[in-house]
Amino acid sequence: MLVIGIAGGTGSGKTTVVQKISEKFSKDEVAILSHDSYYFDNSHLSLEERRKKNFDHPASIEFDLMIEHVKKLQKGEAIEEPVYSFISCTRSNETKTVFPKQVLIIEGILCLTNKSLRDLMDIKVYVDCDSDIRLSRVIQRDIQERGRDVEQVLNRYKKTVRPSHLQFIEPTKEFADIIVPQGGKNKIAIQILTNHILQTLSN
Ligand code: UZR
Ligand code: MG
Repeated sequence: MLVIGIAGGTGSGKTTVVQKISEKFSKDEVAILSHDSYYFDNSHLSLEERRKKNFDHPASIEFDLMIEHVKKLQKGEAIEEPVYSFISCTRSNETKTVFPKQVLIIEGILCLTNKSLRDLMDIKVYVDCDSDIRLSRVIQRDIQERGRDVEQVLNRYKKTVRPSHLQFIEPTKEFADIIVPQGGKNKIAIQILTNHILQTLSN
């Protein structure tokens, strides 16, 4: 199994890059695991307390479970991916079965911060994007999809998102084999990655 890790700041276009790559393949060939699914369950806290958490800190992700799942997939076993809600900041009782495929794409802001997870990756990608573009995307997305208003998004950005990006996420660029500027719009980078996967699949 070829394991590709795709990191980058929030709103950098990671999900779009993953979508653009995976649409070139059939569902039987590529599995996707987002580390957004592996946020710790915070249901023991009140909604107010949950919303105050720093979700841009490596400690907010259950990396041990994620690593266990990647190792299982590598052994050819199916796994039960947690289902996490960004609205309630909790995990659902349900899970999603992910079957092993020839290619596994791991996506998430912090996915290159953990050495054990990095060591399981064959290719490491960092999607790079200016912070003003990322912030404008995050404002739109968090209001439309994650139940927030402008003030909440900006407060969170100042308090946790920006400092954690600079402290934990941006420095993982140095682990990347490939840095992709302009995210989903970068047709050449997507083509290069797609060709590499095709080459691996044909071997
Ligand atoms: P992407 N995040 C939430 O907003 N709520 C949660 O319960 C868990 C995570 C956010 C997190 C991070 N912080 O910046 C973003 N904030 O999800 C990462 N604010 O997601 O890679 O899709 O942008
Ligand atoms: Mg995303």
